[in-house]
Amino acid sequence: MPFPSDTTPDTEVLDLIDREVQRQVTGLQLIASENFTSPAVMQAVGSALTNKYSEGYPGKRYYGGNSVIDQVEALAIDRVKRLFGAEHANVQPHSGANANMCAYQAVLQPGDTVLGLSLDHGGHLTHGSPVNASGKLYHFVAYKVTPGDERIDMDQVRELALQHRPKMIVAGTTSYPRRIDPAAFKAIADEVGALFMFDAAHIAGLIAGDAHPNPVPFADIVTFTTHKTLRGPRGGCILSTAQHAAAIDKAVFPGWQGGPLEHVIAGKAVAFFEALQPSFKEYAQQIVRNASALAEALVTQGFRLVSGGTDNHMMVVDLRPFDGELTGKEAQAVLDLAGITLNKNTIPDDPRSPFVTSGVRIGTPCVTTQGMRESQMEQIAGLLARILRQRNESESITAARAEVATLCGQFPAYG
Ligand code: DSN
Repeated sequence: MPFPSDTTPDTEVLDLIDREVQRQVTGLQLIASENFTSPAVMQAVGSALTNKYSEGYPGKRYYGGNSVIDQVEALAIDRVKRLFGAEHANVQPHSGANANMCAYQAVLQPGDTVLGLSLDHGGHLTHGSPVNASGKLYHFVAYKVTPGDERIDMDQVRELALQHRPKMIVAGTTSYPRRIDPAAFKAIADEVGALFMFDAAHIAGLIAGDAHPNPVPFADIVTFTTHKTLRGPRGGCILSTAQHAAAIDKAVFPGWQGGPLEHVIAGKAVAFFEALQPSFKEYAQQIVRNASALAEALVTQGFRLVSGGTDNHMMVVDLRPFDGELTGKEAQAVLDLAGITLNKNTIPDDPRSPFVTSGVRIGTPCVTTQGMRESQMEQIAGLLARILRQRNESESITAARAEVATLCGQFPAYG
């Protein structure tokens, strides 16, 4: 029987996909948590594996017909364990948020005390925000960055750990531009007898490419998303020591999720294969070099960077010294008009609300995938400064839009 769309193509959705691809490839994508995934990953995600139900795990499924699916999932597990040197991997979490909630359920009881980085200092909603289930189910105590150098205050982490005796300490961030030392967190966790979890969502690709320290040898559990610096499909993953393997698997299914998305798991397997190639190291290291070059050029243009710079793939820009009137919200909107996509972001102790903000977050994973290098970062910093200075001049925005399209045309995301 033919599918209805064989004879009547769904032009509405096809057009929208086309328009979104155009937006992505003709503009500068500077959202630190995004990337251009490979055609091979997209082929896997768009495959007939989406048709299969496979609750359970390889060799232990609740439905028949999973002999091939078992091999797909086992391949993804094997590759990601090799990539990070982990004893156990669960590749089923649909997202990073799910991965974190599953990890908590595996080792915590409701009400247990956990330390996590405050959301407004660079942590994630699932690190105990009161509006998130993590903050409702568990007793999170927040540590912060220092007011001086705006880096994670390890003295405060230790003091809070000694005071609250948490069951677990969570490291990891969503808007923090500096290197995180897993050994320092592990030492504090050991001192107070806490478990140690590292949320590597943002930096998983940097770790895979040896551009940042690997938390796996130090942490009981490492969670991450597969679509940020790791450049895979949208999804999550949990690594753990063998000791927590059974509890993690049980927390993912049947604890939090039902049928796994095996087409996405196939995409993850492809992304892990790509990250295992020597060329991925060069990619990860260029992401960091580009971020560093962009940070330096932005400072030259008069912006203040939270913590003074970056060690990873992102920077958080405090817009106030550049222009006291300019909010993150307005900067995001005006840059959007010029084809530059980034997100407004709070700065530590931001006097403005999270919907307005005094900052923006900028990342280099996408432009690095496109092949841009340090000299393009200087050009991008110049564009950002010019657009924001001349934000009320429509001809200037139009000219910048054309310049952005020309630059992106020289570095096509999909050759
Ligand atoms: N939305 C992700 C980010 O942009 O960092 C975090 O979940």
